[in-house]
Amino acid sequence: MDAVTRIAMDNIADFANSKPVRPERRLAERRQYRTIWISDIHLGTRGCNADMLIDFLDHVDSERLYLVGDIIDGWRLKKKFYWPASHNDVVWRLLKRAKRGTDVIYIPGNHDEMMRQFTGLDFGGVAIRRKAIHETVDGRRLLILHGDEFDIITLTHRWLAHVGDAAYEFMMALNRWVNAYRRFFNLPYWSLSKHAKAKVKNAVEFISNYEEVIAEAAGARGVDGVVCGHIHTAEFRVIDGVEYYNDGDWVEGCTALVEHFDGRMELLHWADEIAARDLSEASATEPDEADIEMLAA
Ligand SMILES: [Mn+2]
Repeated sequence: MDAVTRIAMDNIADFANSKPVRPERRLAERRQYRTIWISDIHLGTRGCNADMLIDFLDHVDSERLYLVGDIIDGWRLKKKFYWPASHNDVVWRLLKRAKRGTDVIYIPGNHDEMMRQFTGLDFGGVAIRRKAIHETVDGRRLLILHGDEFDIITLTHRWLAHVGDAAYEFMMALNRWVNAYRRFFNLPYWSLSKHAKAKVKNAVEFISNYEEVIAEAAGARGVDGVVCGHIHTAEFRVIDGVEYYNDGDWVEGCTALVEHFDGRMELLHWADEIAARDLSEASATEPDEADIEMLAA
């Protein structure tokens, strides 16, 4: 371990005791889950939807939290340092919940592969693991891994992965413009690349191929299912009797996978939740007919 890393690790406890720029909302209002899985946050990039993730973290709590990789984007940070206060606030919230007693398991991905050297270590209440087995409350065993291990492009053509990365970066920039425009006209968040991906035949094939390969590998290991991230496509499918879950990402889809206390699994689409909340708040402030009648009388 080098000196810089040691200093960083020593400071983690102090960091959780510091104050975030954006204060947390009250704990009592939070929805409770047995388990939460999130991945592909890509802190350190402009594409990261830190604001939406902060909103999510302030509304939910769980006994256990899995960080399923690509939490920090080391590839991008190496090229250009980008770290706004909101990204610090995400890290603060994650460490804070570990400190409050949530079981936090961090499985680094390919974009934060520099964290893989700490596999087996626990710091700041966060356990760093290469993969994990999660047992649901009704006894199903799920293999948890980031998933780049099964992505043939990142495995065999590292340079191509970087080209894909540049194209992806461009797409994300376009996504930000589209959504800045939509915000201006009070339209809800809309994922450009999510819609583009569904239209491109190759992308569709790549995704279903990836899902099948991972499910098959999990089945061969004798587990009931697999939870991964990596391809930024939230999904739940049963493939040859193996449950395949992908928790999505916080760049495009803004999704999380949760396990309820009865073992039921659910994909939360947080942009939709925010839109629904905004709508109900808007209708709550609009006077209904009875109020109007009272005013008239
Ligand atoms: Mn990845």
